[in-house]
Amino acid sequence: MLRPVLAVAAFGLLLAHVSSSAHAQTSYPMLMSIKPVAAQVGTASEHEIHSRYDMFGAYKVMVTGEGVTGEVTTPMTVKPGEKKPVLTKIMVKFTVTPEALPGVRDVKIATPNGVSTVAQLVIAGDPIVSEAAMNDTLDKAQVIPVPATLCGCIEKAEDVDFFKFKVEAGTALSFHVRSQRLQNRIHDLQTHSDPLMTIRTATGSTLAQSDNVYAGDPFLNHKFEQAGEYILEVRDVRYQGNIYWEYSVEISNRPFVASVFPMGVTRGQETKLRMIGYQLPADPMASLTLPMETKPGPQTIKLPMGSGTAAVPVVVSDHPQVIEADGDNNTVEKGQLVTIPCGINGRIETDSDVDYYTFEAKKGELVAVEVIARRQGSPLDPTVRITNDKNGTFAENDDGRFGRLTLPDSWIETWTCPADGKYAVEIRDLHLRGGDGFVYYIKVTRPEPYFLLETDTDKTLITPGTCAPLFVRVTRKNGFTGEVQLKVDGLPPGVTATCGRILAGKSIDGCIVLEAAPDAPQGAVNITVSGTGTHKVAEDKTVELSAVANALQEIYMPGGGRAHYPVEDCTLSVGAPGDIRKLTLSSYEINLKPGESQAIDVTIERAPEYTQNITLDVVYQHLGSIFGNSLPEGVTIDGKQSKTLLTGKESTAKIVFTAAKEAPPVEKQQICMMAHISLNFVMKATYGSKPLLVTVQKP
Ligand SMILES: [Ca+2]
Ligand SMILES: [Ca+2]
Ligand SMILES: [Ca+2]
Ligand SMILES: [Ca+2]
Repeated sequence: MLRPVLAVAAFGLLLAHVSSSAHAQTSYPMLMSIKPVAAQVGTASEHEIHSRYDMFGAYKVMVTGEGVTGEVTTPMTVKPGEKKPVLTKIMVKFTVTPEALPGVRDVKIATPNGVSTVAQLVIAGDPIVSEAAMNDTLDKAQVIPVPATLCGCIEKAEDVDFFKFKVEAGTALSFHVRSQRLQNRIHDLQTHSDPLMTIRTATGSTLAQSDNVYAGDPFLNHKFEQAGEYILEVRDVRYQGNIYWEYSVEISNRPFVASVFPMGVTRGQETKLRMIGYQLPADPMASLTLPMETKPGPQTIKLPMGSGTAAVPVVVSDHPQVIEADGDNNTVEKGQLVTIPCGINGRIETDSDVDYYTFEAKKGELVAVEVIARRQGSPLDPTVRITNDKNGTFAENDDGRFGRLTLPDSWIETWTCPADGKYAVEIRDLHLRGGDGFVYYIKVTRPEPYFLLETDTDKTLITPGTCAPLFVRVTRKNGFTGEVQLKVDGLPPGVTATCGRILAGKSIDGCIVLEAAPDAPQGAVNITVSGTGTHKVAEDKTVELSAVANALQEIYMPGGGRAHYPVEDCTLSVGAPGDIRKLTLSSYEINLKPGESQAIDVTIERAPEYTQNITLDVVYQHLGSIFGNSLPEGVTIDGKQSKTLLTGKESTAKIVFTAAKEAPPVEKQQICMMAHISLNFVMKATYGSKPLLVTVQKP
């Protein structure tokens, strides 16, 4: 009697397997975790990489920054006659040079199906110790050495991990947890850990506890007065768990530099820095001279300290540096006078401290005030205000929007002075907290026209003989309204690019079309996308502006939204032939008068046996949001007359472009016809046509 039921169940399973592997043919892997999540400076170690979708054929490990390399050690061969396995776990050997900067790196895996989404690896100073099974109760606490870099996972609901260690009397250790912060760049991890760390006596009494110091991650420094055994406990504060919630705890007696004072460092000049943190040398001063080629902005610099090195957060700047003077600057009247531009280095040294810096300004002058604090290790949650001696509020900001991220640091981007007079920048902690480590850096400048560029996405895949679009979005600032010409550097052999432009005015997206020759070799490289624009500063004077694009990775949001998170590198890969082998158009030029329409025939060559849906579009969109649209203003696809969905074995479609009656004239604006195949609810594989140029004539 059981037999028919079993047969039905088996059939159902088989169907599910077939459809998921059909998808796995085309999707790049999405990395979920690295286990252990940390590697030690100066060593080589083996790690498991876990993914959604197949990593079979993985041929390259890409790690950001200097000094860390990776190599796939799982064999990627198939015996003749055997089927290719689907690998969602592979082994990677990371090698870290002794000079590598401790901290966090982005990791991507290149496969024939494209480059993966990002996972992050911690580079730490002390030896790696991995969580063992069965450490879930106090009496089964896992014995670990200290110092160590403890790597574990909050792998299930109600998971509590116990570790036991022994110290001598008077030992001071810092315990630095990284977990939640490592999950921001995981594409498909919709809930994140919120770790809680507790240090207990051997019998379980609480000595110290930390929940959220660095975002949701705990940090503790503890001095053990008595020799003996102690317990370290790690769990999620909500008792939630997930097999991908990896964590590392850097348990260390090394110097831990949380921040420095002053934070501002001028290139090519010696700056004396006072370290702020734990286990520091008796004289916590260091001298730093950065080479002129150092990039301006917030940076982490390696400084020799004790017997090793420490990662030190600074702000590299060419502006004149101001140091908060001793004495009272707690009112506008007693404020410290500064001139613009400058970089102000100060501290909110006690609870309720409020600092004022005064400046003279004339009606119509522009001023920008940016605070760097939390971004560079300060516990300060700054809030700033432009005020005067009558306590007027002319501008204020608590948490600024920096690119795609809202951060605790404050930013008044552009303030226009309403009348000649004396004004003040006021800074304090949002909750009026303060202390020795509450350092800040205030950049007070004249805002200038500029633009920012972002690429969507960070991992373009092209298959031999096809094209792929890369969309670049501009954010224009402080009066710049112009066109931006795009450029790409660092293309691999066999790949060419036709770089479009972002039109002036309301347009915000441009399109680069990348093309792989039919014999382009498999490979993955990081490319640099940049843009230039011309800005008129006076009737007879223009300035050249330029920017390098930041790469954005797609994040799968709960509910199916497509969000973005900035990542370090923009990668281009040439993969194996995919589900679409060719996409050709009947014409690569559209020439319209306002009010006219023109049809383009699209021909798709499907891979043999590939019969899933294909959607055609020239605008990159998801759930009503537009992520890339290089169409000129007033030009659209006529949805009623166009066929955009190809089902089964269908391979041809007609797409009709229409110019509105009021469409402004434009010459040869580059767009790209795209054929999309859904991978999951958010992600799609995209194949592109050669560049399609749209002209709208004068009426
Ligand atoms: Ca665990
Ligand atoms: Ca927490
Ligand atoms: Ca102060
Ligand atoms: Ca704030």
